[in-house]
Amino acid sequence: MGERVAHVTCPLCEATCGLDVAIDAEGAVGAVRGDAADVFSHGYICPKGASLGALHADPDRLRGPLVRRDGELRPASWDEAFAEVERRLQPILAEHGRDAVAVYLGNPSAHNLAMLLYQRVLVKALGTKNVFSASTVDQMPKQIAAGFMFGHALSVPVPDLDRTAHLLVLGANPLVSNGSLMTAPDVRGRLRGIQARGGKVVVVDPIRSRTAKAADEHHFIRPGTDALLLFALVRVLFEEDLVAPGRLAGHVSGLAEVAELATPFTPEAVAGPTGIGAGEIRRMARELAAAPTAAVYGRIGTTTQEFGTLASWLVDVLNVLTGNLDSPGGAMFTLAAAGQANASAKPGRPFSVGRWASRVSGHPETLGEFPAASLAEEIETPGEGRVRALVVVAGNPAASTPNAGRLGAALGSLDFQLSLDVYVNETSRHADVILPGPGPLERPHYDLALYQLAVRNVANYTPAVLPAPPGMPSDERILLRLAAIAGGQGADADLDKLDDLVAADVARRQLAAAGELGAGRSVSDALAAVEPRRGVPRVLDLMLRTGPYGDGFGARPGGLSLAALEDAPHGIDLGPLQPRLPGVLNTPSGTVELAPPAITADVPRLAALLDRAPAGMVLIGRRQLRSNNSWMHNIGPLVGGQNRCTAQLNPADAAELGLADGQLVRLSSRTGQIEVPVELTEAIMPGVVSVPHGFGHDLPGVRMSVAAATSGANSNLLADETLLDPLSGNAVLNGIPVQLAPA
Ligand SMILES: Nc1nc2c(c(=O)[nH]1)N[C@H]1C(S)=C(S)[C@@H](COP(=O)(O)OP(=O)(O)OC[C@H]3O[C@@H](n4cnc5c(=O)[nH]c(N)nc54)[C@H](O)[C@@H]3O)O[C@H]1N2
Ligand SMILES: Nc1nc2c(c(=O)[nH]1)N[C@H]1C(S)=C(S)[C@@H](COP(=O)(O)OP(=O)(O)OC[C@H]3O[C@@H](n4cnc5c(=O)[nH]c(N)nc54)[C@H](O)[C@@H]3O)O[C@H]1N2
Ligand code: SF4
Ligand SMILES: [Mo]
Repeated sequence: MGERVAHVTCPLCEATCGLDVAIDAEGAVGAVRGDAADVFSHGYICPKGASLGALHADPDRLRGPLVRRDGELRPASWDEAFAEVERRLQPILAEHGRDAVAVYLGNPSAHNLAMLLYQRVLVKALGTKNVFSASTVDQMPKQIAAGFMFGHALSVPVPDLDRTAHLLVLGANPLVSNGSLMTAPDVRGRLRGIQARGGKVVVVDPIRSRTAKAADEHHFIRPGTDALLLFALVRVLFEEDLVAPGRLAGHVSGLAEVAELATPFTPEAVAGPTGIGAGEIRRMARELAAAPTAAVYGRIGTTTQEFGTLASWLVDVLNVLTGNLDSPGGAMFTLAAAGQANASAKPGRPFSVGRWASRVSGHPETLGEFPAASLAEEIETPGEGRVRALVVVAGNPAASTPNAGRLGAALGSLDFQLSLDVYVNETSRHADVILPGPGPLERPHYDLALYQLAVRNVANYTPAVLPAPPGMPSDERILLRLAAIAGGQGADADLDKLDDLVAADVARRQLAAAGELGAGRSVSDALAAVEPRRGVPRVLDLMLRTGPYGDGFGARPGGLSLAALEDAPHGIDLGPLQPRLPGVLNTPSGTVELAPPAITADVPRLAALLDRAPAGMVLIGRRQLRSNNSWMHNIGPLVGGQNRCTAQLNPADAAELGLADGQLVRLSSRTGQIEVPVELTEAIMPGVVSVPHGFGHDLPGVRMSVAAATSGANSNLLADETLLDPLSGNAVLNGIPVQLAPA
């Protein structure tokens, strides 16, 4: 093969940019550029995408398994590694039962097609209630709010960025994060579009972030008080007769309850706790109501905090009250080409939580998971059902979850840990077996999860660009083999047969969900139609062809199939978002439930915040452009420069604390302490200190030479694992009380 340029969808964040990757005759990766012909990203690229080649070439990235022998992680063959998993896992399952093995699913597993499609096979085979994931340090509150309001935890409305006239952003910095629960390459360009159309962007954030600077208006807010602000906006709408659900009126219930609940939250009452003046709040509400179209959007700052579910709920209450839910230019429901969980013709039972509870603290299950913040106690606390083994799938909980110090120690006490990971890092250094997988350029990709939250309906498939290292199985074969071990069939089970079962299961579910399109077609018809595909491409083809735009195996000529996507390397645009009410709803009442009892029961806790004495200094996080949670600090071109682990502090606070720019400050909380340099900036509100998460790689046993040499500390040593949003079990990672002193 000579030199070539491959078109790939970047899997590193939620924006799904199309990239042009130059590959030379030897298979070395050259320049990576934005693909100008990509139907969604139109050439946009960020520094992380541009470093895909450096990630591919990183000598510290694992290309083969490691197995612990005589206390040390040593290279092993794939067969040896799987045999070791079987040897260690089976006795634990046999002696202590299914719940003795916990699983933690990390963020990159949502960016990996094989994991999205096959990881549930492993989780099912493990049969454990002890399922944890990065969702409970992230977006779980939004999913719980969506579940109760709309009937499905994946019915998360996304702002219709390209048509809206007014965008109110709370706790998100998409110019740096590139967007979340809002798949949208080039957010900056799309925000400029709003402004060019004469619209307005308003940002609410304790930091004047990059997004805030690009916006028309910015308000500082005290961390953790967004629900108060949102309730006050709701109250003003009722008080001033601005509630206008429009065509939604017939599809909404609970309006009167919301009006009643909002009563105590006057702009005057919330002004003190939020730090936003009553007059400003009234103006914000009026402008939101007056805008021809508007969308309210909240992200990490509104979910990883004390009132995460209430804030997430109120965001969409506002979208309904202003008539902007499900309306062009408002907050809309995407309809993706494959896997759209809320598009089934046969909706399941209405949403619920708490079907079972965690062993130690009795945390209610949410989406079949327990809070990641409670993993340590499940490992530490003796008794029947104690977690003795852990399977980590593309996650780094020892870095990413609260009280990381406690969890790190707990991991060290496990009888067995298996990490599916591409680095030896804070978490996998504790593993007994590490199984890496193909890198982003070595596996096929289709953004099954994130296209369900896109601001346009799009589909784009990327075949593997380069071969995986010799002997390395695909991620789906790794997961199937582990499922076979967990299920008792053994490491030598016939994986082809297992894969056939997975495909048949998908075909059955897809046909049932497809309604008319699936009618009269049998599972074997469907499987025959996708011959000779196997593994990930087979499952994806089944999903696409029975999906909302699918060809129905010929029933709808011209419809989507994997072959159609293979013929369109720059993607297929399926058009702007379309209204989906009432079809998308799956609530008991069949309406948008504005006042679900499970959520409104938490309002008194919020009301108590009105009278709470202000905390001293509180800690929040921040993201940096050339960073990706805890795992890309080993990529030379991404570290250093502005990507520094500093404590951003307002000069007024610094003066009071006797701290100068660049000086080391010791931050301490109930759970731990860290020392990082101070960075003085007027862009952060007084009383708040910001430290980015994902640093602190210089721990014994970590094998990331670049990352280990970068300075920085893990901010999650300070995050308190006992502080949770009770409805969702989500960790509080913003608004943590901390003390500051010169180090
Ligand atoms: N204080 C604070 N903490 C936070 C946050 C915050 O804002 N503040 N944010 C939270 C959020 S939103 C999230 S999503 C979580 C993330 O939490 P996690 O998902 O636990 O952590 P990541 O840092 O994403 O680590 C991902 C792991 O996957 C591995 N990996 C990457 N690619 C692959 C792959 O292709 N295959 C395999 N097998 N492994 C791979 C990496 O080496 C790394 O070990 O962190 C949370 N933690
Ligand atoms: N470059 C880069 N991009 C990323 C990631 C990364 O690590 N680096 N991580 C990815 C992941 S996993 C996710 S989930 C997304 C997250 O995407 P975003 O939600 O956009 O994440 P952040 O950039 O952390 O923005 C959160 C903002 O909330 C503010 N904030 C903190 N506390 C509060 C509060 O109480 N109220 C309000 N109103 N604001 C508050 C912070 O100051 C910050 O500006 O980003 C993704 N993209
Ligand atoms: S914005 Fe996200 S998807 Fe786009 S190039 Fe950067 S990391 Fe990749
Ligand atoms: Mo995340």
